[in-house]
Amino acid sequence: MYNRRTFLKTSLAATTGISLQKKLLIHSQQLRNDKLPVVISTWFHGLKANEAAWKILASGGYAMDAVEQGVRVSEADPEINSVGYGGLPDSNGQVTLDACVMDEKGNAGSVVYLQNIMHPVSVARKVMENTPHVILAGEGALEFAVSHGFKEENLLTPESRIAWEQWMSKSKDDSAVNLNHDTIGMLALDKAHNICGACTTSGLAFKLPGRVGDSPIIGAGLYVDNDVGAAAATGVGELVLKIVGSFLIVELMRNGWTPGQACREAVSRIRKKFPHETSAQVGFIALSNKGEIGGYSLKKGFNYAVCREGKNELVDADYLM
Ligand code: SD4
Repeated sequence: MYNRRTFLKTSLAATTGISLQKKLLIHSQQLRNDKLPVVISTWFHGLKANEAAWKILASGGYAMDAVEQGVRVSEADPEINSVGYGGLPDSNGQVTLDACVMDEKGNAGSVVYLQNIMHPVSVARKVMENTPHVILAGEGALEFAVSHGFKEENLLTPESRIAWEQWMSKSKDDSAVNLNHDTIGMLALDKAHNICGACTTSGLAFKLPGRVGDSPIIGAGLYVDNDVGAAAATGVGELVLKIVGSFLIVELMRNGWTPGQACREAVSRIRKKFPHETSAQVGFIALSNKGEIGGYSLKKGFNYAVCREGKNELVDADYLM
């Protein structure tokens, strides 16, 4: 029988249930907000890039603006020889750039084999926002960039030219392509719980003309899924491409792995499938939508920069070999 007493009991239970649920929700949001915002990026020069990103994140700005502005710092730095201006050229002496971005809604934009444009990441963002496409390549990407007001300029610095000439005059040893590992991948989680990512590179030094690596390929060099988290890669792109590294890491996180465990598994898979690749380096970073971070590499020497609560620190990644 449903009388007044049962009604009171039921509605009391319902109210208590709702307020308990509300409390739990507020608590979990507080837990998450304590860790927000956060930005993580690859390598030592990620520290400088994080500073630019942090300015935007700390004032409540959007993660996409943060990652774009962050990696632009590395793109413009002539001393970083595998990103943007000052990047080492291909075997013909041409600097060719790859970059991509991905936002919290799953939108993505990318440019591959782009020449003479200092900020490929910003062109990639324009591809995402102003076209129905995901990837623009080579001449088409350049035309698109110029039509959107990007300036054409020579990106080969005197130092990079000398490095290329030295490589030409020596044995043109293939192992030279393994020399530079400074691609910047950056992942940010903003105060509004949006995760966005960016990745930008000049690729492997003295690569074959026309070669495109993992960095601008959605799922390989970068992947973002706001329901789970994000990942980015650096190192020998051919190995990352063959395991679709960043997508793999996000899917492992979806299944409950921590960012660190997921990065380790991706690296282990490379090792297992390509055991003869003993000189190659690959590193991954990952960020969950709760603000947890992780990184892992094949070999010793990979590090990544983490900025949260205004503290910007370099972390030495654990490694497999
Ligand atoms: C590539 N992953 O083109 C890039 C290279 C890199 O630091 O990370 N360099 O394969």
